[in-house]
Amino acid sequence: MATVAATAFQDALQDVREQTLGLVAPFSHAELERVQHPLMSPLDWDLGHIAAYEDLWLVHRHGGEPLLRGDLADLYDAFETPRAVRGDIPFLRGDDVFDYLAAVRERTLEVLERVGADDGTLFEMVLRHEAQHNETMRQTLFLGGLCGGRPEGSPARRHGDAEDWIEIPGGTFEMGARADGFAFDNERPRHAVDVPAFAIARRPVTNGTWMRFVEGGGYERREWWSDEGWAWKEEYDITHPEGWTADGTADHDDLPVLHISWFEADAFARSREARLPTEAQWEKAATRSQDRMQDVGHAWEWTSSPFGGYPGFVAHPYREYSEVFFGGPYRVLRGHSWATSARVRSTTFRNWDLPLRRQIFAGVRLAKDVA
Ligand code: AVJ
Ligand code: FE
Repeated sequence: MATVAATAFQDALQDVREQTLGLVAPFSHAELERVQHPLMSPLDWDLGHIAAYEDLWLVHRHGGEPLLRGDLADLYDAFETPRAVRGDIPFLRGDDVFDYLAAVRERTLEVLERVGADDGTLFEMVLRHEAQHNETMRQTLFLGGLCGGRPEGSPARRHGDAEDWIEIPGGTFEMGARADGFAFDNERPRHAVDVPAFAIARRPVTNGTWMRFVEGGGYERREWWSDEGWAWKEEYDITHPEGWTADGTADHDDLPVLHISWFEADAFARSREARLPTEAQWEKAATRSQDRMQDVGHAWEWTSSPFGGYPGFVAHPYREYSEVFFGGPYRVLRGHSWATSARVRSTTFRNWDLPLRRQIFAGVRLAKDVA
């Protein structure tokens, strides 16, 4: 691949850092240090992890220099130190974590000047890593009830989601990212997939429609739920999406519903005698040129597909990004949310999480078979 000019990355690195710092600017050291929610890392951990990741990949691996803080490597490694224990460890706090971010960035810019960016893969990966953590941090803000965890401003008027289907004719399409340019390993190799004719909803399900599902016994009708979904709902006494008020109401009827689990999405689809799209169906619909899906980009969209590798998958550049999650209970989400950085958005991007998770900015778009 061609060499990418170093200057192309200076601005981009600066940009994503401004996003990161802007996100945490409203909060005190104490708020950043605290566990906001048992599912999530303290925000200070995310900040230190962003710096450690950049130091590892750009300064150490790419630039050949020793780590700035090798003593912190395990503590900021997502696998060595899982989220559940991150509240109790000596991650950098207060000014120290901001100093660490700045010190690593200085080293990165020196490396960029000294050895360049090669084909840009590692720089792009590190940029997108920070951008992805910005969305994770917004999930933490959402669960902690802090500003930055919800879309801001008054939403544009939407059309609602009166069932309006797009019929997609059967036939093969090329699924996955092209061989050139940056993509995550799980988006490759691009390969032909035969997708029989199906229909997909023009718009995602809205809060207003979800409200009618709730009122129509959506969380009480056993026949709409999978065994696992029902057990989860009963155990946690789930009666509406995460973040609705205690009496179970949502703002913004016309906006796509957010913070539902895969189990809820699946139950809703059954209540409509529909189902979730497979990720191949979603991507085929998203990449065609006519009769496009609408309102992609407010909520991630759950698909029925388990997370796995495409035929011929090769882990690159690090196994822990995707491969370690293949074949597990994870389900794929497609599209992007209001909180996703433009740099990360694409029609081939694959997100994933456990079917019970609701911290993601996730909703649902229905699909069904056509006769
Ligand atoms: C692609 C969002 C599932 O948060 O686990 C961040 C992104 N990987 N640091 C995650 C990621 C390593 C990843 N997701
Ligand atoms: Fe990470």
